[in-house]
Amino acid sequence: MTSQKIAIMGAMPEEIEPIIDKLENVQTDVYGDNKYYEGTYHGQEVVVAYSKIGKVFAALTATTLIEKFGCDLLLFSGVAGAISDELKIGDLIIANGLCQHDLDITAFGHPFGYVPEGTICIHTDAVLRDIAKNVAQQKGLTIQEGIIATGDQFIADPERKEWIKNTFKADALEMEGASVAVVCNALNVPFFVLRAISDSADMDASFNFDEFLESSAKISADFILSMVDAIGR
Ligand code: 4EH
Repeated sequence: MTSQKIAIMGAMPEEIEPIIDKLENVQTDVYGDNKYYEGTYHGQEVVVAYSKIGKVFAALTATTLIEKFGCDLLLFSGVAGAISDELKIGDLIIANGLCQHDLDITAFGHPFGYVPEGTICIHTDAVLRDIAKNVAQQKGLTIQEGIIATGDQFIADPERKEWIKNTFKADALEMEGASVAVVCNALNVPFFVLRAISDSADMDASFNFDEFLESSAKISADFILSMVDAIGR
């Protein structure tokens, strides 16, 4: 593989701090109100940033990483709320596809999550998913693959969670992935979304989230760094 510049993004500072801590030759740059960390990891060029929470901020950061910093591959690392009963706190899920659960023009007869010239689900890069599965195997970790639903809402409600599960066949939910997918898909940049579970999007979600954000974010970040090593080879 020719030398590539890898974008690594999260939404919250906690999601990228374990990555920033391990970079070499770090230089920072501010653009559009976000801080970008340019550096290397085991010699591989990377640019790391957190976007702030939600779809709009995430789209801005993904676009900046690609258009301003010249990244040709994007890896998202962070935490998510579990939908699937198979996913417990600390478990990893890789997105096969991502959809926007809060996108609704059903008044015009369209399905939830769909707008004209778009698709309900955007798939992540199959090569990057295979690399992730190899890394998981090497580390002796089990990693699930499934649909991740994104929306500008922190879900702490069993009814809304059930609706997202039934409508999108989603396994986990968060607030940024699908917007990053829209950007990378439009700009033809291979991308990958990894999340470690911090809560189950239920009554206890905000409580669990506060307790497990840091530890789950680190599980995801450590995995992403192993993927950088695997991509660099
Ligand atoms: O970036 C947002 C963070 C929650 S909002 C989406 N992230 C975490 C994933 C996530 C999530 N998203 C929707 C984990 N659990 C989720 C859930 N619903 N149940 C936030 C958190 N803390 C402070 C401020 N905002």
